[in-house]
Amino acid sequence: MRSAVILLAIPLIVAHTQQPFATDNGAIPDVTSEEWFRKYGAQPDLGFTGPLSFAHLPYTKCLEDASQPFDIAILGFPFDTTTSYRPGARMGPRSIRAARNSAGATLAWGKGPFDWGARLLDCGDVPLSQYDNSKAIDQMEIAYSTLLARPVPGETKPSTAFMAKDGAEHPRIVTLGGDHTIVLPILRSLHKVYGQISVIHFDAHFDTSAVEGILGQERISHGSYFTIAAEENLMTNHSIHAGIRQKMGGGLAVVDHDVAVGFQVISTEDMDDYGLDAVVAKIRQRVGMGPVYLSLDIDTIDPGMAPATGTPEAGGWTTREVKRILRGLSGLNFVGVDIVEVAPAFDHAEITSLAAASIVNDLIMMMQMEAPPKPHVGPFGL
Ligand SMILES: [Mn+2]
Repeated sequence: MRSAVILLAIPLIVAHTQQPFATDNGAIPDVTSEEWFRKYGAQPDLGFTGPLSFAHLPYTKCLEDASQPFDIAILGFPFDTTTSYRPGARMGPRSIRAARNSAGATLAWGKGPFDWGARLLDCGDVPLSQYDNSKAIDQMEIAYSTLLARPVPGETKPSTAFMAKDGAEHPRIVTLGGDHTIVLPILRSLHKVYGQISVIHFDAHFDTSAVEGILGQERISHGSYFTIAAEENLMTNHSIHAGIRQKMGGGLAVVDHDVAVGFQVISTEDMDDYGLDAVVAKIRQRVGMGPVYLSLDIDTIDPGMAPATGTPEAGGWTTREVKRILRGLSGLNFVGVDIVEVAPAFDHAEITSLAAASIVNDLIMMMQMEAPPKPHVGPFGL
């Protein structure tokens, strides 16, 4: 009996719900877009809505479309098939873009990443082979070189032209990885423009594994790409790691090999023993004022603050410490930067992607500032 009543009521419910949408003559009422614009006007996308580009930057597939010049480009390398532990960093570029809370001035920097007059553009992701690593690495090198050869719309600040072999300004690229192997094709590409480059390498791991006895494509992994880069003489012998704390299967011989590749080591615990200012000073002194490439593995940060990564190591730096070091490196001659190894499938509440997106803001600031910002006195003084 009860079900019969419900069945009888259905046509009445349908008739009632249709009623507000129909006029007397059955036409649909004329609610046009004018009403929205009359009442609310044109509105920008919200921080968490709209097409996926970093911080709502204009988005262009730059490889195919050279019509939009840029001083600084965001570029995704969605590649993770040379990982040793957890794969998934191919989704990193997407998750870092999606984790945009608004980019803007902060008390720490005193400015925002877009307050310098540079043309910033999100150049999208490079469509890389998911199956053939040698092909993907070649694709990355060609793509990076293509963008590096584009004319810049203005004069990049600070100028990098004095370091380039052709004496011209070249755009600078913020690459979103990807596993750490993406640095090899980037260094190959940069070397053609700038010659040998010093590397500031933030990582829990050396990434200078010996490859003796390993043949073919297997030599190149996210643990060995710096060894390959040194074989090819892409780097100076005054590069530096920051944040190292890996367990060494090969014992301390690992460090000897690392030194031969060209690195000096700042360990995670050096932060406790010598302090942040000393860490900054050591990095600056080591790389000097030649061309510098900065590569930041998100696993530098403690897994409690950045769990979504390929090879997590407990006991890392805080996000705030890393951000402060980056501020302190402003004014070096950066020819490119990246952030890698964000594997969002292992994330919780976007904690890793949010840290990475925030660091990308810092990287964009760091590249443009002539010197570290002065410590900011807050609105209430100190
Ligand atoms: Mn790494």
